[in-house]
Amino acid sequence: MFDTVTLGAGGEWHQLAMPKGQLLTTAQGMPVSDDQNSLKAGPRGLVLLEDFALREKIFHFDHERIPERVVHARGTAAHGVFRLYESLAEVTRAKVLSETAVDVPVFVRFSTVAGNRGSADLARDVRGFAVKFYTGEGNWDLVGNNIPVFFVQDAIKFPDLVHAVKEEPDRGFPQAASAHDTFWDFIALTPEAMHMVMWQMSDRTIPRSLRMMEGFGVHSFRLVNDAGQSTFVKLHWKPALGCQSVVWDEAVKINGADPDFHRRDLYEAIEKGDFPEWELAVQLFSEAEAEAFPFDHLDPTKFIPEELVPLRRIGTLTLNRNPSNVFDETEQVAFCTSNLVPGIDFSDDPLLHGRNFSYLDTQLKRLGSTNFTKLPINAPRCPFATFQREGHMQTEVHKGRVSYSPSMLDPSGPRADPAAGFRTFPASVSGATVRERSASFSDHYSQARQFYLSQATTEQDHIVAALVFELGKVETLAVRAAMLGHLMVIEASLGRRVAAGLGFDDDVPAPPVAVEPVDLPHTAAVSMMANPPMTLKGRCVGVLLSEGADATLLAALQESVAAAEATLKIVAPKIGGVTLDDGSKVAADHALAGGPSVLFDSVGLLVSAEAAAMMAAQAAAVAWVHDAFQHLKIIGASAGAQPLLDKAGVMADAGVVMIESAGDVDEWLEVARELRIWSREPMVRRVD
Ligand code: HDE
Repeated sequence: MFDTVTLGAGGEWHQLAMPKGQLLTTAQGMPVSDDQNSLKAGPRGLVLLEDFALREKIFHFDHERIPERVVHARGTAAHGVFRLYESLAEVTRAKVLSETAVDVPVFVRFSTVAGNRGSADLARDVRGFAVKFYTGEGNWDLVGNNIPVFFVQDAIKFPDLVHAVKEEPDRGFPQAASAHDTFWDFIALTPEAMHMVMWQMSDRTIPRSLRMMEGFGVHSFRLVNDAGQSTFVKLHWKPALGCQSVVWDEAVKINGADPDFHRRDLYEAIEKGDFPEWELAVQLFSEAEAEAFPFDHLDPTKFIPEELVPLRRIGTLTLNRNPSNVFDETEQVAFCTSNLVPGIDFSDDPLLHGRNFSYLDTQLKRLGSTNFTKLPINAPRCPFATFQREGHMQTEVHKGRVSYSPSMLDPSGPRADPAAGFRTFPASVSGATVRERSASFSDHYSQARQFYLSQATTEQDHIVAALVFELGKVETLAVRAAMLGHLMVIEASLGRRVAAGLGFDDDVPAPPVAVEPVDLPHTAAVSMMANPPMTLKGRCVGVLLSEGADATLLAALQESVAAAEATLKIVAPKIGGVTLDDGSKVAADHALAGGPSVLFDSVGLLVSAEAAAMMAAQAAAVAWVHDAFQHLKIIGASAGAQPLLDKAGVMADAGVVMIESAGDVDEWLEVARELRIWSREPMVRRVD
C-alpha cells in the first residue's frame, strides 16, 4: 500500500512514505512524474519558464477565488429530500405541492446576511434559509429567511440597507455586526424597518442551531390550480427540534471558542445520522380574505399571525447528506426567486419583483457565465431542453442544425406546450405609472408593537438589552435619539427602558408618524418562550471529568444522554483524558481550555473533591462553571464539585442538581429538558 517516493535526483532527504493512489496527471491528462520540484537550471538554479506543469498548477490556483455573495456570503448547506404528506391539489397544479409520498431532492443553504465569508457564525443577524427543490417540473427555489418580515418595502432601498449594515467603507469594520452608526442611521430614517428591527433584536437572530430555527418565504405567493383559480399563500418551515436560541453573552463567547459553531453542528448531526427536519406549513387565503386583514399582505414588513390564518402542515424536509465539496456545491449553488414551477406564481409584492431581477443578475457576476445553470448543483434533475446556446463555459455538446423555434427541420425538437407549461396568472393590472408607495403600506408601528407585546417578559428584557447594546455602540447621539423616538412610538415602556439603559437623560424627539399604531391582538406563536422545545434531543451535554471520577456515574450519564437522543462530550484537564475510579481510562473530546461550557446545552461536573479544590484555582475551570450558571444552564454536579461551584458563584436553584447516584443523573437530564432556568436571569444579569 505504501510507496517510498524519492523525489529529485540525489534527494534522499526528500523521501515520503505515501499511500499508493491513482496516477496524478495534469489537467490535460498527462501523467506527472514529480509534483514536488519545479524544473530548474541545476538543483540550485533558476526555475525555467519551460515548466508547463508548474505553470498550469499555479495558473489554476491563482484563479480559484470567485466573488463572494454581496449578501449572505457566509453559508453552509446540505442535501436532502422533501416529502409531501398532504396534497394541495385543490389550490395548485404544482406537482411538488400536490403529489404526496414522492421524494423530491432538495439542496438547502443557510447563511448569515451581513458578514463576509470568513465571519463568525454567531453574529446577531438574520439567517438565510434557501431551499432548491429539484422537482419533476423544474427547479423551484424558495429563498427565505428565519424571520417572516423584511426591513424595507421596496427593492430600490436594498442596496442602501446593505451598504448601511456592512462594515463602514472608510474603516472596514465592524464585520458581521449591525451595532454601528451607519446601520442605525439608516434604520432611524426608515420607519418601515421597525417591525423587522423588533424581530432582529429578539433572540431569533442568535439561534442555538440552524436545526432549531424557523424559516419563512416572507412574501405572499400565489398558488394556481388546474381551473386557473388563484389562492394566496405564505410558506413556513417549522423545525422538528423546536425553536431555540443562545443568550447574547454566550453568542459572543461561542464566536471566539468556535466561529464555525453552526456549520459544525449541522455537519456533525448529518454525519451521525441525526437528520435535521422541518415541516412545511402554509397559510392559504383568498383575495377577499386579504382585503379584510388590518394590513396589506403585499407589504413585506407585515406578517400574518397564525391566529388570523392558521398554519396547515403539509410536508417534511429532511437533510440527510453533507455536500461532498463546499465550493462546488454550497458556493456555486445559485438560488433565484424567479425559479418557479407551474402552479406557483408571484404576488404583487414590490420587494419580490426586485428580487426576481437581482438573483439572476448576481449569479452572472459570481459565477461568471450565463451557463451557471449547467453546474451540477444548479442543473434541473428532470429532462430539460432549451434553445439557449454557446456562452462562456458551455458544457453541453449540442447536436443538429436547429437551435431556434419555430422550425420544421427538426420535428422532434423542443416545443412549448400551453397545457403543461407555466402560465402567468392573468391578474388584471391598472394604474398610472408612478413612483409611489401605497397608502396601505404606511402603518409601520402596529405590528412592531404587537410583536414586542406578544413576547414573554424575559424575551422583552432581551430585546431591551439588545437595543441598549446596539445603540450603545452608536457614537452619533442624534442617531441614538432618533431611534429612541421610534421605540417610544412602538411602545412607550420599551422606549423608556432603552433610554434608561443608555443613560439617555435628554428629551426623546418624536418622529413623524404617518399612521398612529393600533393595538393588535397578541400572538403567542411569535414568542419562542411560549412554545418551549422541552427536549434534549439533538442537543449536547458536556461533562467535566477529573482524575478518579466516578465510573458508575459516567456510565449512567452515557446511557441517559443516549436515551435522550442527545450527544455527550467529555471535557478533561488534558485531551488525553483521565483515569476513572475503577482504573479505566476515558479519552476527552475537549481539553478544558479548548472546550468552554458555551459549547454545551447542559453541563455536568464529575470531579473528586480533591480535584475540585485544585480546579477552583484554575481560571478555565471556574469560567466553565460560572458561564454555565450565568447562561442559565442546567448543571449536574457530584458532591465533590462543591468547592468549584462555590468559587464560580453557583447558587442552589432548580437548575443545579446534585448527583450521588445514577437516579440523580436521570433527574438532572429530566430538568435539562427545560434547557434554561429563566428565573435565574435576574440573579445574574440586570436589565434596566
Ligand atoms: Fe436576498 N439576495 N435580496 N433576500 N437573499 C441575495 O443573491 C436581494 C431578501 C436571501 O444561500 C443575493 O445569490 C434583494 C429577502 C437569501 O445563496 C442577492 C432584496 C429575503 C439569500 C439578493 C433581497 C432574502 C439571498 C446575494 C430586496 C428573504 C442567500 C447572492 C428586494 C425572503 C441565498 C445571491 C443563498 C441572497 C438580493 C431581500 C433572502 C444580491 C435585491 C426579503 C436566503 O441577489
